[in-house]
Amino acid sequence: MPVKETYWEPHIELMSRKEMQFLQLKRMKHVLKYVYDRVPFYKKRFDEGKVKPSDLRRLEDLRKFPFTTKDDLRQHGVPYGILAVPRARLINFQMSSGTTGRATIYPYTRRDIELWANVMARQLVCCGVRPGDIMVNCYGYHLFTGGPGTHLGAQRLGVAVIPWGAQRTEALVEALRERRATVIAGTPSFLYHVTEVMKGVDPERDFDLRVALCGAEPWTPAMRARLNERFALRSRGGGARDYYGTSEMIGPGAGSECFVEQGIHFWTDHFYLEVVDRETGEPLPPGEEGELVFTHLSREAAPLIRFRQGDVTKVLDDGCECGRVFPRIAAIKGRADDMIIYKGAKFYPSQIEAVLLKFPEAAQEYQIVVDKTGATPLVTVRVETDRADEGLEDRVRSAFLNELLVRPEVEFVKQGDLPRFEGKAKRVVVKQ
Ligand code: DLL
Repeated sequence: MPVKETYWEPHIELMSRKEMQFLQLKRMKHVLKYVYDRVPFYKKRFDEGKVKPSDLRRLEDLRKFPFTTKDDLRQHGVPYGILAVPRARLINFQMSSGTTGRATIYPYTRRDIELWANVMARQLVCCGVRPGDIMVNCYGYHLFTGGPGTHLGAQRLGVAVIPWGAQRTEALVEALRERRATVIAGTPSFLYHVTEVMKGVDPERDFDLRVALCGAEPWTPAMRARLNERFALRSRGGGARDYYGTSEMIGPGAGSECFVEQGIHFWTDHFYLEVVDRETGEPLPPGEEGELVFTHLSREAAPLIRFRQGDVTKVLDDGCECGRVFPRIAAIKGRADDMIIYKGAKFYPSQIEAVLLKFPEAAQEYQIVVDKTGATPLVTVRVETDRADEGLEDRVRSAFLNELLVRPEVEFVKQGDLPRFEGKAKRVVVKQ
C-alpha cells in the first residue's frame, strides 16, 4: 500500500473483507425488515414472492428477494409511493436526469443528506482531492444530483467550491486561471468542451489543475488521456478520475477510482452490489459482464431493494494497490437500453467514442443516428471535423470494423455543427 495514500474513514475503508461482510449482513437484515414494515409496496412484493425478511440468513440469500425496477417506481409514484418515513421528515428532493424516460424524483431525510455528504467526501479523497483544494464544480445544480452532491462532499471535506454549473465556458476558463483552481468536476463531454475553448492557454503555466472528477456519462481511456494532457493534470501528480453514482443510489457518491485508475471502487457498506445476467436475473461472478443491481443498506427516506440500474459493467474483484476493501467495477459501458444492435453486432456509444478518439483529425463531438424508417435499420455516425482528407472516411470505417465488427456509415460535418450539451451528452438519435 502506498504510504502517501489517505482515507476519509480508514476504520471502514481498510476493514478486512470478513468484517465488511459482517457489517453488510447486519445492515441488510435491518433494511429488509425496515421496508417490509413501512412500505406497502415492498410488503406486497415480498408477500407475492413468498419471502420474509427473516429468510435472509447469509448475504447470498438476497437473491431470493424480488428486483425493483424503474417502472415499479414510476407506477407506485416516486417519491411518495415508496416512502418509509412521514413526509414531514423529508428535507430535500433530487431528480434523475431522465435519460430513460420521464424523470423521477427522489426524497432525502436529514440522515440521508448526512450520508450523502459523507460518501461524497470519501469519494473525493479517493479521487485525490484534499482539504485546502479549490474546486470549480461544473455539474449542473437545480434538481440534478451532480452539482449539489459534489458541493456537499467538497464542503464536508474542507474544499472551497466555486458553484459554476455547466455554462459560460469562456468565463470558466478565466475563473480557472484567476482562482487558481486545483480541482474541476464535470461531465467529461463538458470538460472536453472547456478544453476546446481554452485557446492560447498554457495549462502548466496558467492553471493549477490537478484532479478532474468525471462522471454522469460513459467515457473512455482516450478521453482520459486528452483531459490529462490538456489540463496538464499529470504534471501535478493527479489525473482525470471516474466518478460514479445515480439518483436512485443517492446521486454521485456510490464510488470512484483511486489513484490506481483501474476501475471504480463501489461503496458496498452503503450500496450492496450485484451484477446480474440481464436475461435470467441470476447473479454473475466477478469478471462477467452484466447489469448492475444495488440494494440500499443505510438510506432512510426510501431505501430500494435489488434495484435494476440498467448500467452495464462487471466486478473486478481482486484487491487494489490502494488497500481499500471495496470491490471495483469496470468503467460503465453504457446503459443496457443504449445498446445498438446493427447487422447482428452489438455495441455501445462509448465504443464509437473510443474509436473516434484515435483520430486527432476528427473532433470529439459525434452523433449516432439510428434510422429505422427503411426496411433494415441504418446506423450513421456523424463526426465533426475541419480536416477530412480523402482517406479519412475509410480509415474511420475500418477502425469501426476492427472494434465493433461492423461498419456503420460515416458522415463528416463542420466543426460546431453538432449540438453541445450543458449536462449529459445525448449521442444517439433514433428515427422511427
Ligand atoms: O448522473 C449522478 C452523477 C452525477 C454521477 C455527477 C456522477 C457525477 P442520474 O442522472 O440518475 O445520476 O444518471 C445516472 O448516469 O445510470 C449511468 O448510466 C450514468 N453515469 C453516472 N456516472 C457515470 C460514470 C447521475 N462515471 C446514470 N460513468 C447512470 C458512466 C455514468 N456512466
